[in-house]
Amino acid sequence: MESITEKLRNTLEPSGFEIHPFKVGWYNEKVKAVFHLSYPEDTLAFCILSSPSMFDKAFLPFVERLKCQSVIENRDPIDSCVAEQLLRAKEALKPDHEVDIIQDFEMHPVTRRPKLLVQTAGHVSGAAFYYKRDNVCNGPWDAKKKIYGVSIHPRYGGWFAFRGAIIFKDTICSDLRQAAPDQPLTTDEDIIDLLEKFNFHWKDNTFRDVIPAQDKYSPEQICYWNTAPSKRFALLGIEDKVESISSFQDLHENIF
Ligand code: B12
Repeated sequence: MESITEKLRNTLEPSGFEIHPFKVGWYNEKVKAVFHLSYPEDTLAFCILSSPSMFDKAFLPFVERLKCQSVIENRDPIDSCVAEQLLRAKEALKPDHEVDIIQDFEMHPVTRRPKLLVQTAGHVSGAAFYYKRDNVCNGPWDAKKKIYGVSIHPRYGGWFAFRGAIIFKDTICSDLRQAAPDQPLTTDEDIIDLLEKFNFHWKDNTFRDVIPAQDKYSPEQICYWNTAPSKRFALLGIEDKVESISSFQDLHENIF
């Protein structure tokens, strides 16, 4: 277990990612059966998230490498960049471990259900507290209104994104101890304020600032995220290399 953690840290942390271990059973305990991950409950997994520094440490160098290619895959370069990093981690673990990787945007083909609920994975791994309407005693919202939950990282507030999970299908970790996530907001007032900002004003990014953050997205990074996905290749100066420009298939247009 220590050697796995070390290998993953050495591969992913220098690129601006964080890794947080959890047991598949902790995740399955929380989500409805349709979202269960089909592995034994003591299977080791890691929740992966990107900190603000991922943009400079991994993404911009990735774009520089794209500029040297003659053809570029027509998908969001961020997704390609993260996929490459996770694949690098997978390779570093060979031949000792076979892992499955699930990225945040992956959906089951027929149902279009997300393969992994990353906020729940983030919470059970202790990475970031997942605030939902049931954390509030007396919410102002109509019972029928869907209020989306949002996770807050102890050091980055809302200035981060979940990128998925790495599942060690051959590794049982019965002894892993669960770490509760830091709970930076505790009063109904603060949690209601967060959920209001995330649900109704997410474009202004104020939900990300509900606690002081150690690091945030740079203006350059914010500009990238504010650019429509179809215009991002042009922003990066690589639009002439894209296979064919059509709209992205992902449910999300703008995961950041
Ligand atoms: C579909 C989706 C959307 C949809 C619907 C939103 C939704 N939450 O359903 C739309 C397109 C509207 C959307 C929008 C946005 N999204 Co969105 N979205 C997703 C996505 C892909 C899946 C969410 C989903 O379908 N959940 C299904 C429902 C049923 O899950 P749930 O409500 O969490 O319910 C489960 C838990 O409650 C759990 N549970 C039950 N009891 C308990 C108890 C405990 C203690 C715990 C921990 C769990 C738990 O069980 C339930 C399931 O059975 C996730 C990524 C992912 N793979 O998870 C990103 C994600 C939620 N989105 C994200 C963001 C940032 C956004 C946007 C700001 C857009 C953007 N710029 O990316 C907007 C903001 C929302 C808004 N105001 O519109 C981030 C949130 C990051 C964070 N800090 O939390 C995520 C996590 C993506 C990421 N890669 O980081 N999104």
